[in-house]
Amino acid sequence: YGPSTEDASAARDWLARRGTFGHFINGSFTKPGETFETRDPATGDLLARVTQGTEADVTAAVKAARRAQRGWAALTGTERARYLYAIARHVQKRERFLSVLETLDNGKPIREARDIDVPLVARHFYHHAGWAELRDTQFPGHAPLGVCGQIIPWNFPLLMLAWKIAPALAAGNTVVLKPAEYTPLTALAFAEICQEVGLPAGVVNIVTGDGATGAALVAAEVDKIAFTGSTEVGRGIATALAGTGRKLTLELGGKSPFVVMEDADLDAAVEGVVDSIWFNQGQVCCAGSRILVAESVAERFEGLLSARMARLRVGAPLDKSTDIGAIVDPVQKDRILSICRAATDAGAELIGGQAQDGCFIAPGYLRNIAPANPGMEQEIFGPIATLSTFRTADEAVELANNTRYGLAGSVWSESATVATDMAARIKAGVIWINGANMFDAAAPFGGYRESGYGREGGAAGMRDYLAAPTVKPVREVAPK
Ligand code: TXE
Repeated sequence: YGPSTEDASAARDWLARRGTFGHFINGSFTKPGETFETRDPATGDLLARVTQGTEADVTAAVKAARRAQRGWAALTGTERARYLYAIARHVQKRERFLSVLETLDNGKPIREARDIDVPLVARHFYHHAGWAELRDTQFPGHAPLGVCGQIIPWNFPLLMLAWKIAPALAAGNTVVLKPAEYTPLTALAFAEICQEVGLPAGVVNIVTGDGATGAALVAAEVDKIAFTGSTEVGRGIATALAGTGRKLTLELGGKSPFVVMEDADLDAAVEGVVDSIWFNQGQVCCAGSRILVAESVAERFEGLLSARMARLRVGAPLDKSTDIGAIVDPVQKDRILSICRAATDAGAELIGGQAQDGCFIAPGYLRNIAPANPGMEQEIFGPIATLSTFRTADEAVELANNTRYGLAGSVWSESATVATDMAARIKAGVIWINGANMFDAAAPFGGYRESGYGREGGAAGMRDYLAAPTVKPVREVAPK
């Protein structure tokens, strides 16, 4: 891949130039309406003003998507693939700009935005360019659903956009996407990329706004809603769509187990924790937030863990040596702290995890924590794990599955048999062995139970953007 053609100041220049944003509808930016602010959580600085989407805005976007859909679906797979390849390539060319913009808006360490988020975005579009070409051979007789409404969260703004838009377009759908109100900026930059590659007008529409805009999209004339966010909002969307016949996929919260077996490589497992709950400030739906460790090695493991935790650097997200950046917003910071308080009030001991000025929280973990403690049950969505022990594999399985969620899990063992046996007994959509938070566009991602349903990535993800009509001639028709 060629290098990025922009330097790090491009994001600030772009913000200074643009200032206030309208929506992206039918291939161009609308005039800004009533706006809200988006701020850098690390400094509190105003980054831009963004339009609060109204019902009329959503309707206009859905109409544009509807008008564009027939033409988009009529293209050959190869033609659609060309657009997806071009998008992937443009994301790579603008990788510095996009990583800095993501870090400014979200607070995540620049190292993560640059090395994980943005490369995965490009990978996702390349992968789905392949699916655009393969659709008809792999899913014969399948048709696109039509117009897809997509609502995404703020923890991986551009990556969640890619997870939603790439398969939808590959399948022949058009989309109206609503980014989260905390982090709308990379979606708007993505809209410019759509213009740069000459994507037909109306194929991708971006409407910014808060939950009310999201609710308007759920109520609009779309054929599918794809939602990633909180279990509570997901439940409301499922209720709103019940009986409408519209397709729905939900990717919701998690409280994923991170199981360290007696024979695990403990140093590797500690690095796994860093990549798991201390990645993206713990604002990761599939974070290994419940560490379960075999009692016989627990003391040694905890010693290594606390020493490693002490070396993590909390600080300015744009600094390349930062490990833990800013929490996305003061509201989320308060939410994390209040769950930690409830956990300690109920008897758990918090190691580290101090609140710092601004949107910063040091990494930490809760120990001596009972299974019914709120810190054990609720998704903290911050850099705070729980640490408990088990004696037998059966007990580990029981603890691992003692949750209303079922998104992910991680198992650490030097024995393939021990690891795969344990993995098979954990009820979760994705299980990593001797690893954590490894994502790939080809691997389906999604949950069980209150973590939602539907899959994103690979063939399973494509299937969720297609309909399988049965067409059977009443009598045989002779070929001409
Ligand atoms: O989520 P919301 P919030 C979890 C995590 C976090 C908690 C609250 O535990 O602390 O949720 O975060 C849009 N109809 N996750 O309040 O509200 C909203 O505008 C339609 C886990 O930010 O679910 C945004 O675009 N849409 C998660 C998106 O939903 C609505 C990631 C997510 O926001 C809406 C985020 C409505 N009624 C939070 N109300 C994950 N699975 O990764 C809000 N929205």
